[in-house]
Parts: sequence; C-alpha cells; structure tokens
Amino acid sequence: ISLEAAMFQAVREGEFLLYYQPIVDARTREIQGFETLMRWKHPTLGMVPPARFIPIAETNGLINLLGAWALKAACVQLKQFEEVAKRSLYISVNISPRQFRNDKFLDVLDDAIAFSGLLGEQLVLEITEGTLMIDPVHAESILTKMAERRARIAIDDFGTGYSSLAYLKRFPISVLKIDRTFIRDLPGSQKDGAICNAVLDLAKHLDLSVVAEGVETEGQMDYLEQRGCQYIQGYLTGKPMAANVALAALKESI
Ligand code: G
Ligand code: G
Ligand code: MN
Ligand code: NA
Repeated sequence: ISLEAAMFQAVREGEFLLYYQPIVDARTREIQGFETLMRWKHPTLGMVPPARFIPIAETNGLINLLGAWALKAACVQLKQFEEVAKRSLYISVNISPRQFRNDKFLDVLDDAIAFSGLLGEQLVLEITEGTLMIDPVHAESILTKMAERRARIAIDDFGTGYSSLAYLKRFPISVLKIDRTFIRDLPGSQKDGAICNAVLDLAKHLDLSVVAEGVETEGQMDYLEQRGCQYIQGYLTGKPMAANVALAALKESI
C-alpha cells in the first residue's frame, strides 16, 4: 500500500508519537521549554521522518487531524514535565500552513489549552514566513486571536522565507527562530555572523525573543551567548528525544 494509505491506518493504530527537543537558556543551559517534533513509528519501515510524511499529510489534509492530536498531547505532556521539573516550562509546537488556515484551528487551540490546563503563555506556536504570506489578512486575524489567548507566535526558519520584514510590525509576533543554516558555519563565517548579529539587534529593538536553532558546537554556543542570544536549541544541548528520556533529563536537573 502507499505511504498515504498507510498513514490513515497509522493514525488509527496510534503509530504517531511526539519527540521533544530541549530549548535552553544560553547562559545557564537550564531547560526552558521543548519543541515538539512528530515521529511515525511504522511496524516494518521503522521510524519514518517527518520530512517524508508531513508533506503528504499537508496535501491530503490529514495534517489537521495529526496536528490537533499533537497540540493536545504536547500540552498534556508539558504538565507532566513541569511536575517532575517542579517549575514552569513552555512547549513549542509546529503549525503547518494548512492547519493555520483551517477553520477549526482556534477551536483546536482552545481545546488543547482547556484540556491540559496550561496557561496560554506556556504555548508557543511555530509558523513559517510562508504561512503568514499566503493570506496576510487572514493571518492577522488568526494571530490576533492567538494573542488574545496569550499563546506566543514564533517565526520558524527565520530568514529563509520569501517575505518582507513588514510583518514583524504588523503581526503580534514574540519569538524569532534563527534557521540552522545561519548557525552551521559560525563562528568562522563572517556573513552568517553578520546575519545573526542583525537578527539579534532587530529582535532586541522589537522586544522579541530569539532562539538559535541547530547549535551543535561550543564555539557556536559561545558566539551566540556573547552576542545576547537568549535561547539555544540543538544537538549540543539536546537532541529530539522521547518523553521518558526528556523526563529523565528534567529529573537529573533538579
Ligand atoms: O526532526 P525533524 O526531522 O523532526 O523535523 C523535520 C521537519 O518536520 C521540521 O522542520 C518540522 O517543520 C516538521 N515537523 C516535525 N514535527 C511536526 C509537527 O508536529 N507538525 C508540523 N506541522 N510539522 C512538523
Ligand atoms: O521545525 P524545524 O524545521 O525548525 O525543525 C527542527 C529540525 O531541526 C528538526 O528536524 C530537528 O531534528 C532538527 N535539528 C534540531 N537540532 C539540530 C542540530 O543541532 N543539528 C541539525 N542538523 N539538525 C537539528
Ligand atoms: Mn520548528
Ligand atoms: Na526551524
């Protein structure tokens, strides 16, 4: 059967699961939150990476069902993380363009918040520049409603999309996630350094938080920390991990 047909079956069989990647404070390295990353544990294919199944789900609409499940499950999981960590944390969830445009999206968001008992501000929704640009008028209305719920909006893969910076002024955005292609060649690359510095400066003056993605080395970490980047996400400080592994990491850190 096709991967597409297998996906519908996989939803019924509960083969999708969530991994969690730590987002840490650059200075203290304490875990502040997690990005949720979906995984498909296929009985014979093994772990199917999201790059293979998210585009299919986006095309056939299954992403709405999967995304709703992921958002709610992630919010519930965060509660357990907090109980173990004995402090407040946040959860960052990817929202695909099709989910963002779906009529039911705000209901899905409200349900996840109400069911889990999280505060709206503990939820970060990651969208890309492309998602904003497909229909800016609609995007503005949805983002305003998200902000009313106090959920924060992060621009994922910041700097890689085709868009103007005007949306930073127009929309209620809280977080910029610097794409890992700008981090990879730090600290050696002058161009990437200039881009990261410019983003950090822009964010500072617009009162936005910055997460550097794909940090793999101490050299990258030091560079970013010294330039005021507050949050770090990458293999250096934690790979995407199963919930029980994340729980163990939190336990160890108390
Ligand atoms: O680890 P990584 O291979 O997990 O993820 C690859 C890409 O898949 C990410 O860049 C992200 O955009 C996408 N992705 C992962 N999990 C989710 C999810 O829960 N929802 C959506 N919409 N995209 C996801
Ligand atoms: O949603 P987004 O496209 O930002 O998804 C994050 C992706 O980046 C996931 O596929 C995740 O596995 C991957 N990732 C996270 N940390 C690192 C890292 O340090 N190095 C690399 N190469 N990839 C990373
Ligand atoms: Mn992301
Ligand atoms: Na990203």
